[in-house]
Amino acid sequence: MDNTLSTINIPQPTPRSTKPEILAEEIIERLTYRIGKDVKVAKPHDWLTASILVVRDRIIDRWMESTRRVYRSGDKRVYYLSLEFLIGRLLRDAVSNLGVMSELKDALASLGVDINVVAGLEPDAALGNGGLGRLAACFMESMATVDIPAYGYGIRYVHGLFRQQMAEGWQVELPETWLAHGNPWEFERRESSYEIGFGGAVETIGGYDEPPRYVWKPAERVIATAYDTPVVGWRAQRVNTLRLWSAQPIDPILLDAFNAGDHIGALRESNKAEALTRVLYPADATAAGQELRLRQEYFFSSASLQDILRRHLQQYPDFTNLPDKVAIQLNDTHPAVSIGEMMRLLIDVHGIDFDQAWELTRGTFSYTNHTLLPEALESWPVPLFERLLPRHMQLVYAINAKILLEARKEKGFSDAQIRSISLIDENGDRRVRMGNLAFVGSHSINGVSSLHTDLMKVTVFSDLHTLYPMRINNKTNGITPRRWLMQCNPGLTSLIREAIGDKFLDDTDALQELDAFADDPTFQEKFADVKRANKVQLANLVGSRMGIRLDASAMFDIQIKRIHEYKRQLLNIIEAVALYDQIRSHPELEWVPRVKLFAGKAAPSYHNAKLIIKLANDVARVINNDPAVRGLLKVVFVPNYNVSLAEVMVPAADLSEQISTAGMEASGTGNMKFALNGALTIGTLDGANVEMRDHVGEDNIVIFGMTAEEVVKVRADTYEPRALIEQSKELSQALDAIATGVFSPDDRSRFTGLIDGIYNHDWFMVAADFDAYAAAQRTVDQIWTDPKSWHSKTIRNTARMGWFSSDRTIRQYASEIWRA
Ligand code: GPQ
Repeated sequence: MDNTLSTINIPQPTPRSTKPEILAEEIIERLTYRIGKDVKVAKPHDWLTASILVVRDRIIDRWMESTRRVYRSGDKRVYYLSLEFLIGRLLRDAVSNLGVMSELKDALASLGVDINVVAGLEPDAALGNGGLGRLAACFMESMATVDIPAYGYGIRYVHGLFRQQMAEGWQVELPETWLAHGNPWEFERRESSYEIGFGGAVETIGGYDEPPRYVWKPAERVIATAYDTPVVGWRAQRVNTLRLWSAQPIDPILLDAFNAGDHIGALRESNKAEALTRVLYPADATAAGQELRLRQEYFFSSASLQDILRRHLQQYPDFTNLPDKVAIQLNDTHPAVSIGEMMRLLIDVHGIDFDQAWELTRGTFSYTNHTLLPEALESWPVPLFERLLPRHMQLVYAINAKILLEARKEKGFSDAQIRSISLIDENGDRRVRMGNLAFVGSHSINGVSSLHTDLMKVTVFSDLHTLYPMRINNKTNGITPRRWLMQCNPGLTSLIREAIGDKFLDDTDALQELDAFADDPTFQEKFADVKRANKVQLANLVGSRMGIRLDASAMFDIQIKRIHEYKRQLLNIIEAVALYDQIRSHPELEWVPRVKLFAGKAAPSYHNAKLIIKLANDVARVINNDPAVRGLLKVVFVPNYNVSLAEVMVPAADLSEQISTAGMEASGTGNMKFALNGALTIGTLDGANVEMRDHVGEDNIVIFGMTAEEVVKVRADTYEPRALIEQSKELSQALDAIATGVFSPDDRSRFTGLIDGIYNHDWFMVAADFDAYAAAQRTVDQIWTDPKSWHSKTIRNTARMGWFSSDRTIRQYASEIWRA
């Protein structure tokens, strides 16, 4: 047991000054001695690196203090295991949470450098696909803010999510190179390295007069090395660690082979190891299925668990108190193999018996489910799993035997129920079900919105829920108000401070006090001014990047998120086409000027999603260039959506599109960002939209379409989209125009298949919800034409969204799941 840290009084460096003069001096110092550049020749990137290094030093003292504090207190540590952390840029976040924004701005200004230019050069760390990865990033910031000792564990991908370019309206994927200029935020920890094995066989030792022991002899091994990034909480009360693993070969080069002239073979091992952590899989809410993906999952799970157990033994004599001192949260099933790895480490490496190991494992793990989509439920072919992880396969069978016996004997489960809870899917090729493994190995399973949690209980996990009725619980998602209000919308933040003071900066519930200003004409005007300024900023971005002019007095109607059929960007585009028809047929009516903005990436192998991007661009070209529209409608697809682009688009939205087929979006978090920043939502009763309606009030949100229950019922009752389409003139005209090539004269049948899908099966209920959606859009127009009413609703959105802070979500996880 190593208690040195808690007993010896180590002298501490004096905390560093944050005076602008001192910051400026240090920036010059870093530029000279760390980067090796004279001020005169320093490039903008050098200023960025120097600034980060200076800010980083202000974080380190508190970081170490936070680490020491948990050793001293013996508090429980929380570990958030996630294959994705969509963190975006860190400088503004760190500086703002440290409270030195104006000091750094002045320091750089005194050196003739604009802080906005420098901060804008920071690469956008996109180690994630979408909502699940961004949630992990918000949670990291909130855990530091609410003072929970926490570590995020993930992979240090060399290439994060691809860069999206448009080639004649088609998505083209280019590699993203966020590490090209180095990463001044991270610390490589060579001392925190672990061996990770793959393949090979399991040897049995003993078993004659004592219980057998099993030893896994992997055929391949790689080294996992840690890279740590500090995560600063609001007001820097606590700094936690994001620990990302990078794979290295055991032998960087096989010298014998190299000297014998086999230059390629000499590097084979090295290349293979490095391939493990080279790229993030770009599929969102779809199981990736390739062997390399399972390798990534096991690699980071094993490294993280070895690290967690080592840290535990550094402080405590054994593992009997593991569930009291360690909470491990699985972010979806991607790290679910950790359940098997924990069992292996406890049993094979630390000599604990199976039953006790199982108790400790279940006491420690909890699992968050983020989707009900069947294509996202991970499962691995038994032969692959067995070949790559033979010991884990044995353990999966042993766990399965225990669970199934219990279900049969104690609960009298039927054959059908047994089949559904089994860790092995026997329908067709046998597969290991990661969702079931995560469920049985955890003491808590949570959904991410109230509706999603309710549906989990009656769909994917219904039989497991019958077996363990106390385990499923809800933790509605949240967003960090630091990044998604204070940093991305400084104008609105100042206005709110002026009106209600600073309390909301520490407690977003205090935003409620804004309610009193919702109908105040002076406040409304100021609120509208802020929105307008944000719209001008977005218009400038679109103007300079795309050469499209936007009028900031038009309604900015925005849908930004991954492109997915269930999210129904197609419904939005079809409505744009219908509106285009209406504007041309009825020039005498008073149309509300609108800009429909889209952004988002499609998985490279998702054919229809890529076609939807092309359709948006084709429709945009025709509508934007038609003089008959008189500028009343514009359609814009902004390329390369990422966190930084969201930070500009969210504050500029008048209308937020949250229009997924009910029952399919687990929660959504973009919906929360828009509403907090004073947009009106048009949305279905899906995911967290339902709870948003409850909070902002049904007068302040525009809800349309079928409920989740109705969707299930209509699908079961032989839904006939064709008949429905024929009844709706607006819809059938819009669909015909798209299908017959009005927007794709160069290839008239480009979208025929896409539209046929709506006629023939329409799984996502575009036709069924179209009329309700179009009507809801006209309701939105009505509200817009009465600015007083519009402003009063949007102000009420900002006022009533405080509950959706991720600080609240994290407090709920802490008290109800982690008991930390
Ligand atoms: N989500 Cl399973 C992802 O972003 N990626 C995934 O692979 C899965 C889920 C999202 C989900 O679609 C949203 O509804 C949630 O708001 C988000 O996770 C966070 O829970």
